[in-house]
Amino acid sequence: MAQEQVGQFGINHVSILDKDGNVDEKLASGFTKEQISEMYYYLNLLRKFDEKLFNLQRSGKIGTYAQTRGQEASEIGSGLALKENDWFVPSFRELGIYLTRGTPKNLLVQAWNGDTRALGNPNHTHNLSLSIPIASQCVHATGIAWASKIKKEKDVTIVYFGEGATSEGDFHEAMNFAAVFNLPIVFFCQRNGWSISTPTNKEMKTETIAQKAIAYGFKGIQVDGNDVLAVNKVTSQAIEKARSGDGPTLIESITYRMGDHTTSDDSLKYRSQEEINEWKLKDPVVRFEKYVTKNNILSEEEKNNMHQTIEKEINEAVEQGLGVEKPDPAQMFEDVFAKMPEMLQEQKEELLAELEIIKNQEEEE
Ligand SMILES: Cc1ncc(C[n+]2csc(CCOP(=O)(O)OP(=O)(O)O)c2C)c(N)n1
Repeated sequence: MAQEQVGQFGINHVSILDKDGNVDEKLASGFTKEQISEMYYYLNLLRKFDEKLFNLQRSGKIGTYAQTRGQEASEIGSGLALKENDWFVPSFRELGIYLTRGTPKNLLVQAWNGDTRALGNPNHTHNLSLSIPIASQCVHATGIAWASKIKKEKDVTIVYFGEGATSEGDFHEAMNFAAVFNLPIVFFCQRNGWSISTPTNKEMKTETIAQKAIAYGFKGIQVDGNDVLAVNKVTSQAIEKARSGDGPTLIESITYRMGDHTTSDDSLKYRSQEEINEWKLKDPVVRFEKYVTKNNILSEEEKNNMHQTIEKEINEAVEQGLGVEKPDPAQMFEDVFAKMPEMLQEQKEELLAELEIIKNQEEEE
């Protein structure tokens, strides 16, 4: 029996900035002060905006909310690597990418208040709205990337998902299709430790998620997802590779969901406070603060000005976002199909009939 090795594969892990704010000088020197300043603004904006939305839910002003806390570097680092015409296909925990895409913050408040009009904004056609069915957005993203290729457009698609999505068929179908058609797409997995109450080691047997790309014939890479510099570098390279016609990349961004799964969850029922405390030491926002302060990249005045701007912008967004007139509930049936299928039409009519009954009852009381 003859045996020869027919393939050899490996996965690289990239990091630039450690938890104490120290950097690999050679890798960090490629970032301009303007870029660092932009990262600082968005990291802090995301942290504060996320806290505000969480508090709005707690005080009964908006509905269920999925926190981003802990995943700021993963989102801001990758979001800032995109060009305006690139396609952003989110799951439901990507508040940060909407911010880097310039989505008006009042619309984000409105969206998390259950108003489907908000993210259907015609000015933001290259940003899709939230996707709740896990992994379904991966196939949509692959379709978008295929369309860009057929139309010979230079836009790249980036699709976000958690590690839980990698257990779904949609993820694998999308990966295979993207590889076979050599599509301009980046698969961005936010490996945040938990899929609701399922830990990663119960989700899969593989050591990395990045290695799943090898099975389909393209590159997978792992990055410290709490290191905004590394995430930005790795994503920029993957995006430009896709843009130049060299096909897909899978990025495994290792981070941690510091909050509960959503405001309907209590994560201390399935994970320990010690585990959360351990990850607090690797906090992406604190780490970046240490880096810019240690290296005098931003002055105290520059940082304070940014914090004041952030507070003002968030307050204005909340006031505007909560101030809009409530949408017609029938609105949620729109913009799903070009021609509404009969089944959906029936559901719409059923809902409207029920709302009418409730309204009449309220009037009688
Ligand atoms: C197809 C499908 N199955 C189950 C659910 C219920 N569900 C909502 S979020 C979630 C976990 C998702 O975990 P992951 O993909 O890792 O993303 P994360 O929440 O960690 O960001 C599940 C199972 C769903 N929304 N869609």
